[in-house]
Amino acid sequence: MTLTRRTFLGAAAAASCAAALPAIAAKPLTIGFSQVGAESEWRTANTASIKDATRRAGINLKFADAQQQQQNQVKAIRSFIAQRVDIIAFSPVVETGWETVLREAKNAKIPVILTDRAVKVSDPSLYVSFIGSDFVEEGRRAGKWLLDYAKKNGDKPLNIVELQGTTGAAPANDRKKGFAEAIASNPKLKIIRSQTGDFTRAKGKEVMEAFLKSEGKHINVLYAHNDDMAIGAIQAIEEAGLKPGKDIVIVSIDGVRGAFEAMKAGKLNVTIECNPLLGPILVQTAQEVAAGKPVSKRITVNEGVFPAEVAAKELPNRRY
Ligand code: GZL
Repeated sequence: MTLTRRTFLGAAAAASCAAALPAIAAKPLTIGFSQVGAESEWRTANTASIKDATRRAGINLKFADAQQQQQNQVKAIRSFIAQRVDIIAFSPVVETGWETVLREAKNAKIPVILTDRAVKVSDPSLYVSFIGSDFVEEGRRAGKWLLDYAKKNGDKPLNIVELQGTTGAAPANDRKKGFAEAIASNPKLKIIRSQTGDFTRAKGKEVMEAFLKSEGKHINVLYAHNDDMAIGAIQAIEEAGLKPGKDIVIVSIDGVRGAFEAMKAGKLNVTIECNPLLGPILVQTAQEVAAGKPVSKRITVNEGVFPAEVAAKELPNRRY
């Protein structure tokens, strides 16, 4: 900005009065953020983290909620390009279908940061960094917990029903892959039904009702790709006169408050943490990109595994 003043006033004049001029704060960064939607407790915490971190950093945030529709995200990204934001960030609802709009952003010289979920593109230069969890590892951790549970409980055959996340979403694809990989070592663990519950409580309940109708007493385990679907399924299991967490063991992912409360009530057996608090690392990465500094292509977050035994102790410490 000083340069602009120098240019405007002429170098000599600027030099003599520069000291008298108030320092002009650099123009605040403007980030256009396209969010998946508001489908789960996890998403609510993720949105809050991004809004809080950008506000604290004095960043001008343009926020768009896509209501879990890819075309709404494409529209939002195009609008951010037209508004000439400094940086575009988004959590892609599904993995594919982004080449065209990301190339438009690249041609407009607007850097793109992915948060939470990844994209499948032929040209990795279409985004500068992907900040998010390793969903395959989360699926493996869920599978390893169940292998351990089977071993401790007489290694009986276990029929598993699976509530998948949104069709085509990276966390759905990868959590399915990681879980199947982990349980493959024990042939007595069998997935007998698998269907999407779209990461929501309502759909999770609806699909679990269908599973119970068709498989009834054959179901020993529910593996849910997120806590919201597990919590919806818990309602269906209780309405069917069964005890969630006992008649049907429940393994879930996210680690939201609702899961800890369900574990404390004995209705959920374990939740695999998936950290939604990505706001601070997004802000730091965006500031580095804006300053022309190199950033890592892949930034992951630390996460744990929380079985029911630790739920009561952990609940007061939970930040989402
Ligand atoms: C995972 C995130 C998933 C959560 C769900 O990073 O994309 O989407 O597991 C959320 O709760 O809806």
